[in-house]
Amino acid sequence: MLSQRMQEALNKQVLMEAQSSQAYLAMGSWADIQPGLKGVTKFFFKHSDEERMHMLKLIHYINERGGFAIVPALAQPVLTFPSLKKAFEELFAHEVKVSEGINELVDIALQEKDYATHNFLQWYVNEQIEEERLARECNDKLELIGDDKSGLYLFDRDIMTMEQE
Ligand code: OFO
Repeated sequence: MLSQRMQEALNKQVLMEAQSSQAYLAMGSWADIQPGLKGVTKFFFKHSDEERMHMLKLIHYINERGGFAIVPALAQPVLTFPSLKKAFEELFAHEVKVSEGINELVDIALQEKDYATHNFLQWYVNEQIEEERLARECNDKLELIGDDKSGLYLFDRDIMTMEQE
């Protein structure tokens, strides 16, 4: 059984994952109407789906452990971006915040001596290592590319394979 404190903290993370899904969905829609960003568009939409999966995993866990998962209201995310670089900077900042949220949850699980939740959270800890790596790599590449159109072309072409590296 989840403690009240643990349950509230997990529900806060449900909100954060839902917000991430929504934010990346908006990035996908924005990229979709930019010329030549087919790969990036696919990347954002796929990440939005993944965040929804992270949210669902939490929802199932909370309910399974005798709590009640709250489906949150969502604010409208940022809809447009001055550049692809800016969108990826935002994505990276978002992932860092998510990681902080997960770390806080791990901390609470230990304080509450909730080892089952601690164990459950390890999946997210590992996932965030990968997510941050990928976001940082995208930012570094875009920094190098600057306004170089052929660089952007290659970035868009290769982004879906960067995930498996
Ligand atoms: Fe679920 O936050 Fe990204 O991964």
